[in-house]
Amino acid sequence: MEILNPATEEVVERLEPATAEDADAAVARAKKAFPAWRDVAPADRSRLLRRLAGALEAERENLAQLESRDTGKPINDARGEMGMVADTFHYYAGMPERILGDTIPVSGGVDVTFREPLGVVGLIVPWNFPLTIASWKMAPALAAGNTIVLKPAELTPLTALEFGRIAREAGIPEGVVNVLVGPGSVVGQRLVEHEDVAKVAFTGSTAVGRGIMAGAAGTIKRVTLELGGKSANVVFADADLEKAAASAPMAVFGNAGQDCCARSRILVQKDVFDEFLDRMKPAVEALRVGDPLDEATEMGPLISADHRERVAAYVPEDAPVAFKGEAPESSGFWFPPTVLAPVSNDDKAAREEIFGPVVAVIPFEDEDDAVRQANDTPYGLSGSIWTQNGAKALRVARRIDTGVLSINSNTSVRVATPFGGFKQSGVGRELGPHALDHYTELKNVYIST
Ligand code: TAP
Repeated sequence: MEILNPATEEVVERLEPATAEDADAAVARAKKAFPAWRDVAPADRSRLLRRLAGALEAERENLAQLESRDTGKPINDARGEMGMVADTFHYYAGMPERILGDTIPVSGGVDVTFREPLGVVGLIVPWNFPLTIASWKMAPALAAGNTIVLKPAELTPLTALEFGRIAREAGIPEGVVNVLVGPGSVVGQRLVEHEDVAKVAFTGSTAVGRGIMAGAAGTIKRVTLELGGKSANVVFADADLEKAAASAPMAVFGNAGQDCCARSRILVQKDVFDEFLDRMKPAVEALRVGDPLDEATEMGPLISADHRERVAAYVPEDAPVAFKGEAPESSGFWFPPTVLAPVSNDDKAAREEIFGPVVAVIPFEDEDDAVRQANDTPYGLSGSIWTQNGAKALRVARRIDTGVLSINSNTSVRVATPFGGFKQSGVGRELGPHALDHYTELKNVYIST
């Protein structure tokens, strides 16, 4: 396997891909390590995870440089992400002593519940936020007492391999953390089918997620899925238009649009449609697209040549391009930030997840029309509402079928709050205390008195 730098097309690393037999061996190691890891005293498991969080913090710059070279993401974004990786481990390091049960009043005795770890958990992650998304799965899984087999995307395995080393050096016992680099159709598939894997946590495309859900049925495996999105950024006429228009570009062009939370549909109330576009234009044209290792860069290249071709298909000759930004012409998988307007919510560019720097700007009439169009998609991951009317913001937020929303902001993800999708955007929640529910099994014990 050749690992390329998407900004230069140079080979960064060559690796030998794992096989199905390697997956079996990793699962066997994780299975063997499970009883001892489950039985580590909660305070000690906390201490080990805290030490790992500290080691990740210490290696933040190295990891950020590696992630930037492997994915093409701007170095400052990579630094932010590696900060979140450490924060995620810090947060869940506090959890082993806080995984609480209930006592339930019953007749004739006492009833208590426990949250038990599942066993071996398979973690399958994509290439857009490689170590960050892995950390959202690894930290709660380990805090709850599970052992893990992590399969990063073939395109971006380097920080996952580094993570394996850092975990070992931080004292995480042998066999608790296993990293497997190999094709999803071989190694990922094996994890999904393996009868000793109790659960698969997956982030990636809805198409592969569908196959994973079907494959997991063979062993009644627990599954959590974080899939695609086509999130709406809803801008009402009474919004702070300057702020909404200035922040709209990075809400979709961040990570070159390769973000499941990208606000790739901007719904703008008709009365201010033209004004909004006029205000957004200079922000798009000023975006700094280029060398990811340059501190000033805001947008890097796409992940691969194949992906660029896929994205380009959404901008044919006759596409309604309102304006676009710059992109280098040198080697690298570059694509300019592109604004399509006006677009109908029925158009292909508004219906399908493009996963690139292309945004559809769609007009709406009133509150009901905004809600109807925002919900008119098979997805339901993220979104934003811009208005200065607080009651309207909450009313609309309750009516939009999506797992994560922000009001007068375009953020989606925080370590301490739940993240995940409605509809075909997924099953289950990551981050916050809620993630632990998906890495434990509820046990009920009745004691006759
Ligand atoms: P996928 O092709 O779905 O790949 C994701 C992971 O699944 C990779 O590790 C891949 O391995 C593996 N995989 C592929 N086929 C598999 C199979 N048959 N069995 C088991 N594992 C398999 O997605 P991608 O192209 O990497 O990422 C882009 C998509 O992910 C977008 O649609 C995006 O919306 C979605 N995404 C969603 C989120 C959230 S949080 N909802 C976050 C990021 C991305 P290999 O690539 O190594 O073959």
